[in-house]
Amino acid sequence: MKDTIMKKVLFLIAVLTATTLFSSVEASAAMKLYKVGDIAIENPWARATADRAKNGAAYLTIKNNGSTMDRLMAIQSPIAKIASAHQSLMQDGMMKMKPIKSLNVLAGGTVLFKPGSYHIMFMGLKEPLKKGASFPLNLVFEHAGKITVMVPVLKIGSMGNMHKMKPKL
Ligand SMILES: [Cu+2]
Repeated sequence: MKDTIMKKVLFLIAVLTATTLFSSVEASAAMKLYKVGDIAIENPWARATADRAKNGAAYLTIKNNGSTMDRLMAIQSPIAKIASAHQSLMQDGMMKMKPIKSLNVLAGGTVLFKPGSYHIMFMGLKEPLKKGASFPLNLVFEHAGKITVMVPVLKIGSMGNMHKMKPKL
């Protein structure tokens, strides 16, 4: 009886240790932070694409630590002909997406790019996005100016660190 309890305790310790290790790795991945002026870009990532895919998507978080609104004006990357901000939304029961010409980031505000919501859309990919690779992405803000971030490519269908984010509903 005692032996069984001991085994359970040991098992629990093993699980907790594994969980701690795992989350510290995740946390360091989430700590990737880039700054220009009052704008901070956190944790950029992209999804790997299928071999012949011409489109891809990347996600990140934009924070405005300043006291005035800023605006994301342009996005550019050498990996694709066109990079732009898109928004996914449900329309008549269908998931659709539309381009956003300029995106406001309120003073003290945060804009979360994540699957099913805001995303950075790449059209005319020069080559597929391969898991484990990374590529530069330039974001131009009206006030803060230009910032270049490195975007790691995660596996196809990855949801990034979604479990760390607040659920939308
Ligand atoms: Cu899109």
